[in-house]
Amino acid sequence: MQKLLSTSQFAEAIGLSVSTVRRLTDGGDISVRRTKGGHRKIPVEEAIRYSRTNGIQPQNPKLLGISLSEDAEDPDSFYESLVSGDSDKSVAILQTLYLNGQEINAIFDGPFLTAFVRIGESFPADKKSIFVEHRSLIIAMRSLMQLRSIMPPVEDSAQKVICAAPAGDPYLIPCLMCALVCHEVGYFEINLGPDTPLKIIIDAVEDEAPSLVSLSITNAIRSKNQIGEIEKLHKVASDKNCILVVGGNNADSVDVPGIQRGYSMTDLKAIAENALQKPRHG
Ligand code: B12
Repeated sequence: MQKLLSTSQFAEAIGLSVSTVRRLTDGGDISVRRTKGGHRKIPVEEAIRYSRTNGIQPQNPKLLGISLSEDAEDPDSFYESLVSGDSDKSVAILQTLYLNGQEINAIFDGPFLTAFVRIGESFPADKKSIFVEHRSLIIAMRSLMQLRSIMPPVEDSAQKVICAAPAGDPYLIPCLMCALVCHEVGYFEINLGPDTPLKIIIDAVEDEAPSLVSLSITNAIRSKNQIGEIEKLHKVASDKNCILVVGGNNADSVDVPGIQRGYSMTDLKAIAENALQKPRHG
């Protein structure tokens, strides 16, 4: 259930006077729900959207269910929170960067990617590095899910995106990042996650009629059979006026003529925005 704030709770959370909040809601700067008795209620995501777009650091973030970190902008802080197992800090860093107005594609291509490249480089230095890698992955997943929970909802009429990684590719983070970036662009995201048989993705394109399919490729595609399946997915998607984009560490291993490729979340954002602008037929 969506958490709603009263006018005074919102004022206390953000650090504004109640009369200012009333003026902002009357002027349409903050969207509100009305109770049966006519009282204004503000969804938490709307409060977060308002502070993010206006560059206001909430005075009392706990009221919004978020936590902030003072050294979030330090480029090493996310890596350090992961390797030290400080999951609350990892959550707080992502939420702070988001509230500071950073685009989530830039957060993912920046401190997030850097942290995992560093974690990957230390493998397999010693037994502890595998422990740290596994623990960091779970902390990162929690941080991403909590970031997702404070993002504003998309419109009911939103176009769909399907995000996945193919069978044999176990990597969880890339698909979830793609889902969040597309959500930010305005898509209703369907994340099928890693290790998804391509046949399932083809069926999903037929049943769900998405505008975009984002396929993350971390493990190189070596089987001719899998290339054939991606070719089929590409054809089914094109016939349905849906864009297929492959991306990730080993996107170049997908040798399919005419396929769209990207190498970063910033690339994905641009492709997703383009696919949204396309008029839909059929
Ligand atoms: C976490 C991790 C694991 C975890 C995965 C857990 C899980 N279920 O997710 C575990 C421990 C299981 C694992 C296992 C292995 N791993 Co590993 N792993 C990693 C690590 C540290 C992070 C991967 C990750 O999640 N990255 C997070 C995101 C932020 O990065 P990203 O995926 O690159 O995504 C960015 C871009 O590629 C792009 N992008 C991603 N998807 C998409 C999609 C689209 C459409 C677009 C446009 C862009 C895009 O945007 C993102 C942000 O910039 C990487 C290190 C690294 N450099 O990535 C090694 C790494 C991928 N692993 C590696 C290896 C060798 C292995 C093992 C073989 C180790 C072993 N000997 O057992 C096994 C193989 C597992 C298997 N079954 O295939 C190598 C791969 C080398 C290669 N060239 O193929 C890496 C690169 C480490 C290294 N430096 O050697 N691993």
